[in-house]
Amino acid sequence: MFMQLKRALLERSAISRGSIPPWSACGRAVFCRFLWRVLMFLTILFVALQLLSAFHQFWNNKQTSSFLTSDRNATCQPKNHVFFLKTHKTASSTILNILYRYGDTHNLTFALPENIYQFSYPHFFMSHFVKGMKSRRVTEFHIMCNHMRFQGPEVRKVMPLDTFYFSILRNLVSMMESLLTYYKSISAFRNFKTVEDFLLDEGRSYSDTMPGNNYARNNLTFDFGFNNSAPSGEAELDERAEALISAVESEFHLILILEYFDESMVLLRHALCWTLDDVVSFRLNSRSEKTRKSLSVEMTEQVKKWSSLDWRLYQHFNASFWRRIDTSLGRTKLQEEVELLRARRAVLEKTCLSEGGAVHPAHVLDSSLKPFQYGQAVIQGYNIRPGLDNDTHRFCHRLIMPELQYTRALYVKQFPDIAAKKDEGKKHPTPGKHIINAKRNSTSAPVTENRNSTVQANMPILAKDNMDVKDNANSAEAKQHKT
Ligand SMILES: *[C@@H]1O[C@H](CO)[C@@H](O)[C@H](O)[C@H]1NC(C)=O
Ligand SMILES: *[C@@H]1O[C@H](CO)[C@@H](O)[C@H](O)[C@H]1NC(C)=O
Ligand SMILES: *[C@@H]1O[C@H](CO)[C@@H](O)[C@H](O)[C@H]1NC(C)=O
Ligand SMILES: *[C@@H]1O[C@H](CO)[C@@H](O)[C@H](O)[C@H]1NC(C)=O
Ligand SMILES: *[C@@H]1O[C@H](CO)[C@@H](O)[C@H](O)[C@H]1NC(C)=O
Ligand SMILES: *[C@@H]1O[C@H](CO)[C@@H](O)[C@H](O)[C@H]1NC(C)=O
Ligand SMILES: *[C@@H]1O[C@H](CO)[C@@H](O)[C@H](O)[C@H]1NC(C)=O
Ligand SMILES: CC(=O)N[C@H]1CO[C@H](CO)[C@@H](O)[C@@H]1O
Repeated sequence: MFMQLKRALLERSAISRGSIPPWSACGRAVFCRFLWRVLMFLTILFVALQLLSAFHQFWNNKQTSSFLTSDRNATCQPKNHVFFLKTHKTASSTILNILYRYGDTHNLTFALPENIYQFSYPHFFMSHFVKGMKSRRVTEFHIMCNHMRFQGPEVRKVMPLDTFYFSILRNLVSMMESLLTYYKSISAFRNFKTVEDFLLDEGRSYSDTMPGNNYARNNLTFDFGFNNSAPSGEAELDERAEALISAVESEFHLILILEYFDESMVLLRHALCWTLDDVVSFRLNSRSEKTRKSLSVEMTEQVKKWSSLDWRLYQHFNASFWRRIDTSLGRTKLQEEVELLRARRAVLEKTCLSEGGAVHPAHVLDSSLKPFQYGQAVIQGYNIRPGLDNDTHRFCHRLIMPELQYTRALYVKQFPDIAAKKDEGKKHPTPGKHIINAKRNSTSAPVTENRNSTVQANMPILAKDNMDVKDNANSAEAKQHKT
């Protein structure tokens, strides 16, 4: 055997030296036999590895706690490479939680922003915004989901070829309502008391070039990386809407619709081959009912005119959303699964939450679970029920962890040394550490800590980004579909 190998190697080197032309090599039985053996060996190794990984997966599935349901579909492979374009005010914080939990429990790697919370929005995304990309510290990214202005070629530099791309859209009308409640600071809105006044003005006092204003119209179009200025006429609208829609269709595998949130989660679960528990969620970053406004019927027409590109985008993908349901699951199966999802959510609310639902942030006892507050609206939070067993506690804790704290925790998990360095010299524990050392015994949550939690104190970056941290999953429509 050894001699053969030596001889074969000698012949190889002879080939590379050029003394024997390569095409004549296989004329020599010894070399061919050697090649054959190498091939056989590789094949056996490959099969063995496959078997091993299948067994490993089977074992892992068996190991999941009895509290967690396992409805893993044996006919498909769960997708682990996922890109989510987090659009504004579209319950995307809730979807972020779903992705964070999945990646966290499966120990997947996140493409996190260098500055922790978002990818330098509103600039176009660049691959070097991803932590660990330039330094090549991370070799494989599984999930990317933080705020960005989409730029396909740059995203594809980061994410593997087989990545599943998805995003979510929302009906403009409810979006506009929430926009005006929050963003009085955008100069376009400053002179108007109500949305109605603003819309009736039909943009006469609006200029695209005023700072901040460029986000006030066709915002989704902007997030997808397109020019969001108003088209000057019907023809230009047609042309630009068509270009936008076909680009989104070719770059994304699935576009969800906020107004059909639970239906969206069912569709997502099937597309990703994930379990029901993977996509169940509580609403995060939701406003209390008090701070919502609603638009009159006539005004909705104005909104559609104002953001005509976004409106075209929404209509197109709302239609294709339902077409996809009709051609895949069918509406009956969809409805069944939506009921399952809602029932599961209700069970989890009972299991996980002290009050069975969201509470005012002042009543969130564990300061590490207080959601970040911005603007006039009140962002609600949750309390974990005390006395849960460890697995259940961990599951519940992940479900209710606010976006910023979870982002920070993942950052700490992925880059422990960097996080430790950044924290050096700080007296207070960081939110990340809070979470990592999360109290098993919830009754001993730090109730005495002052309301200005360390979460906010240690997040100076928020001063700049705060406009992006809040989504509203609480629209009238979304609510309808939840109850
Ligand atoms: C498993 O997935 C296949 C393909 O998505 C689907 O046709 C089938 O209905 C699924 N089975 C279950 C039990 O979910
Ligand atoms: C993830 O990592 C933790 C800690 O290293 C480990 O205990 C756990 O089993 C891992 N989970 C999976 C699904 O690999
Ligand atoms: C966006 O489109 C408008 C109208 O077509 C045009 O005037 C403007 O220059 C474009 N902006 C960019 C950044 O391409
Ligand atoms: C979205 O699609 C559904 C189902 O076809 C339809 O009932 C609904 O009116 C559509 N919404 C909008 C705003 O077009
Ligand atoms: C639950 O967690 C606590 C604290 O981490 C630990 O001391 C205890 O052993 C755990 N219990 C079980 C059953 O794993
Ligand atoms: C949880 O904390 C409370 C209050 O600090 C304490 O009375 C109780 O014994 C603790 N329970 C466990 C299981 O450690
Ligand atoms: C919270 O912070 C604000 C502003 O930083 C300050 O005015 C207020 O006194 C603080 N409240 C407490 C309870 O520390
Ligand atoms: C309609 C809408 O949600 N607009 C958003 C567009 O992007 C800006 C920039 O972050 C947000 O502040 C707006 O809320």
